[in-house]
Amino acid sequence: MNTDRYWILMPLLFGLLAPAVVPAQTQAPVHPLDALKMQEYWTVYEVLQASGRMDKDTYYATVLLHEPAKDKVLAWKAGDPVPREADAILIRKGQAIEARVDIAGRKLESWKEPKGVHAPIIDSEFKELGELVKKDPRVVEALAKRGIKDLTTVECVPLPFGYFAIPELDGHRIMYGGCADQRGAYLPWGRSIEGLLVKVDAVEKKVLEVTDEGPVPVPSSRVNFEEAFSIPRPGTTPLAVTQPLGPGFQLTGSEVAWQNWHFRFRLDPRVGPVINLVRFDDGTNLRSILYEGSLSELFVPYMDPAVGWATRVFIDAGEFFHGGVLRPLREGADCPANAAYFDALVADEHGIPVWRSRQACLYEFSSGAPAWRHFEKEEVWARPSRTLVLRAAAVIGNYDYLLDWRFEQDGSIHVAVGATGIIETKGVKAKNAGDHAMSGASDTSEAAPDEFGQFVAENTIGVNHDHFFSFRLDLDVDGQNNSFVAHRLKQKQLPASTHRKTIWVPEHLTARTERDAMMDIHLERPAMWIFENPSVRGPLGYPTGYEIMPGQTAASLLDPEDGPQRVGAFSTHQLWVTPYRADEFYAAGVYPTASKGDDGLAAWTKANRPIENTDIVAWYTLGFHHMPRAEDWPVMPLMWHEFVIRPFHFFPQNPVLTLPKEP
Ligand SMILES: [Cu+2]
Repeated sequence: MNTDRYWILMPLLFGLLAPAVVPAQTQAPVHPLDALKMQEYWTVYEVLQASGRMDKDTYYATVLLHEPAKDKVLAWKAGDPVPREADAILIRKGQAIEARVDIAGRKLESWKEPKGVHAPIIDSEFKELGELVKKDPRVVEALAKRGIKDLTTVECVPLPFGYFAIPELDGHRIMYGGCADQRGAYLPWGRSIEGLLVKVDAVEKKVLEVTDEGPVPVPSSRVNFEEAFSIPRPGTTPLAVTQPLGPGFQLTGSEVAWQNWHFRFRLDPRVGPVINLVRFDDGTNLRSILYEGSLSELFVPYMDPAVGWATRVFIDAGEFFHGGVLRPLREGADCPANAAYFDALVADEHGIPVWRSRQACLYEFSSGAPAWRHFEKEEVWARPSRTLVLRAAAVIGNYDYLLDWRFEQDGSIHVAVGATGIIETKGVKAKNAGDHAMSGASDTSEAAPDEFGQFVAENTIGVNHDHFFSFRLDLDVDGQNNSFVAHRLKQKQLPASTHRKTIWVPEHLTARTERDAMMDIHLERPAMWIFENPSVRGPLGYPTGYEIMPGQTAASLLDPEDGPQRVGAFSTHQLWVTPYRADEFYAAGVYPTASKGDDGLAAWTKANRPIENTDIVAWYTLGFHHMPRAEDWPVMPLMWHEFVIRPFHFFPQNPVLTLPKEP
């Protein structure tokens, strides 16, 4: 946590009000769900070194906390020994290795070499294979044909690709490479070299194939966004966010207490913020709502059949999280002035912990909107509201995703993804839409104008694509055993005596198995998705519950048998419900790289397991189709999508009724 400000202020004025601040990553863990600490990364390193199984060809793809069993965590009390284990995914000459280390016992618990899976790509593969591609005579020749003889400014990048059901790829770690010429810019985006595709064997370190469909000039449109001439907007006057008495939340290690909310969080290298043990103090009890919530996976398929584009079907978290998906937040831009910042650690490819500053921020926020209001009889009744926001930024290549967990005073949690960063673009010969749209390289010349993307600058097409995010939400409403109930709203015919023809009424469907709970959104067939505890009833006789309320979202339009869609199959439904399993964390499986889709939500739920009145996990898919526009270039304005987890008969009445008139 970046706490300089508080250290300065504390002794002066706000000693009692400032959060308890500790340099969290260097201390011993105090809770089983704490992020791995500095010494723990070193213990993993030393145990693996001492095992005699490591060699110069063995690299770390990741080191992650291995969460203790849920029942152990729930039974754990402060002062008990803290169980600590870590999972390392290693890679040796293309072979993925799973090593589990008992940190407290300082011993290697298991070493597995799973067959038929690929570890995520690691930094040295990017660098080494990129250089290999650049040196290949066929690539040098293809670049020369394009007038590019000085390769200093050229960057080639090999990328893993989705499953394409091509038998010769089986058992090989194959990646597809492309190049960009950064000349005249400080980033390579918008400068792609089209019509050139390189197939690389990442283990043999060999360029297998170079496909050259002929030159397309590299676009020269303006891409240097930071150099954009800044024009002060008239009427911009100072707007201050201050919290003169310090933050209203309390921090004890990784535990956050804010108003009635209590929760823990850690910053996980693979999925970003992981929220745990979310409870709400109703004045009498600390009531359980969510055992764990986090992003689980991302799927970003592009929609262009051209050479070098059809292969872009990224499973972004599981393939590209090496070194951690999170990147620093920038004070003064990413979070308001009253935010506290948190640092984190990740392992590099040698297993050595790397310190990362400002990986998340936490702050209170007032939108200026009321918690509730009513006007009548010349009187306005209202209460001011505020929100607690936990924010992090996942950056995967060109895209930046802000990940927000917003805790509201009314017992709801808004989970939001803010997409910004740089869209992926394709260079084309045509200057603009008036010229001829997709007359670029490859087999798209016959395409209808704008079929695969839109011009965002001269000679530059923003290629159509999707973004799908799977959120794993282990809801424990008033305890572990919950049921999922879909309240489907159905038309009901009325007798003529009512002077109405129809109304809607709910039909309550308790899901018995996983298949019953695969929910798709249709405006004409609406449903409310409620997770309730059949054993706990509120004063009105209803089971206590929490609802997942979808926001604007999308479903995949790809054929379910399309190879990449088999891997990103979580995007088929907007909601899935599974029974809790300690090893089911990732919606596209542990190893999505070149996966055939035999791990993950779609694979698990084939068993159609029982989910009624048991410990269940919800998986919500937040998605959007992205047809780029001029306004998305050269950097995208931030765009939010969200969904809401809100109480449904969890409280006996409006939980913000008791808010004071003054905050
Ligand atoms: Cu996009």
